Amino acid sequence: DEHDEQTRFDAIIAADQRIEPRDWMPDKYRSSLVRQISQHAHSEIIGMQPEANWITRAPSLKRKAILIAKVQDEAGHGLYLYSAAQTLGVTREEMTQKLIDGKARYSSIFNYHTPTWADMGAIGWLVDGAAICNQVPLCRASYGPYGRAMVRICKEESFHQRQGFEILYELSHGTPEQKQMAQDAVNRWYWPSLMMFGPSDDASPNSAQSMAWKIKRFSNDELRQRFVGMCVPQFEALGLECPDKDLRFDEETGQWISGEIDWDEFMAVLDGRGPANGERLDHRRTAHEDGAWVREAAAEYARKQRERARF
Ligand code: FAQ
Repeated sequence: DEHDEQTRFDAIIAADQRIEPRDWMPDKYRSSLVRQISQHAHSEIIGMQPEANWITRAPSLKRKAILIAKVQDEAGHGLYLYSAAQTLGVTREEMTQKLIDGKARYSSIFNYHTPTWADMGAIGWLVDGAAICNQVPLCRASYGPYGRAMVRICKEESFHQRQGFEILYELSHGTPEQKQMAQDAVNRWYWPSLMMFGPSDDASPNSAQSMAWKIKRFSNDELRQRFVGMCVPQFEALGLECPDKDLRFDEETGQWISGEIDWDEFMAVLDGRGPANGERLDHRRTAHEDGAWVREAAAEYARKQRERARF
């Protein structure tokens, strides 16, 4: 009965083993996973837009090829993650519909503009860097399909992070104008990348339960602080300045402590009032509508194949 199922579920979690799609799970565990995984998938799909903006204008053929590969990886991540969410009983159509109706969340970070080539460097270095820091612990998430998807995704994110760092390194060791362009891009993306980790722990309603279920392994603030500490020596290697003027090293804990995050800006972006929220959704909706004939053709092809197989 239900009680035995719950006991078995609790034992699997306590033993650090995995819950698989056919296993019994509490309804709230299921719905929280659908929430997090679908948001994550949407983030990857919407996240293609800021960088796709530069594919046609990449400064060389080599840079263009690399950028296309990166954006294609993001599409792949979105597809793995939609598949992982589907194992929990939601359909791809439901998730997509929620996204284009503006009823689903995706990461705040993708609601900012990319005015210069250096933004490609800043996204790779900071946004993929933050994503790795947040997602490596998710490789051990208690839900099997999610954890396994994360392993490959994190490997690809590592390549993305290095290509971003390399773009910035080249710019920051170029002409004074190029160096300034790199600094400006980093100034634009630094604070929003810290917001990717979510609200502070005292304002994070899902954290405690997600940690008890071993979906999350560390709190939002713990991961954010770890990321800040990782960035410090990398700023130095790049020869760029951290835009956080209050950043300080705490001798007692051996940690870098950042200045105050602008939570009003974060809430505004979550509320749909970020610099690019409207255009991101419009673009996604148009792409979905323009792709209708492809989906119809694929469905019709599949139907014909099934019919043929019957004879
Ligand atoms: N943006 O109670 P918590 C990428 C929402 S990386 C928007 O702390 P939780 C790679 C949160 O959903 C980006 N919403 O929630 C890439 C919740 O709302 P809800 C994607 C945010 O789940 C790189 C409410 O606030 N990565 O795509 C944000 O315990 C370059 C309260 O928050 C992931 O999704 C935010 N920043 O912790 C692609 C990682 N923060 O659902 C292209 C997986 C919070 O109750 C180019 N997700 N919210 O309506 C997670 O680790 C977690 O879900 C957190 C939030 C840490 C994001």
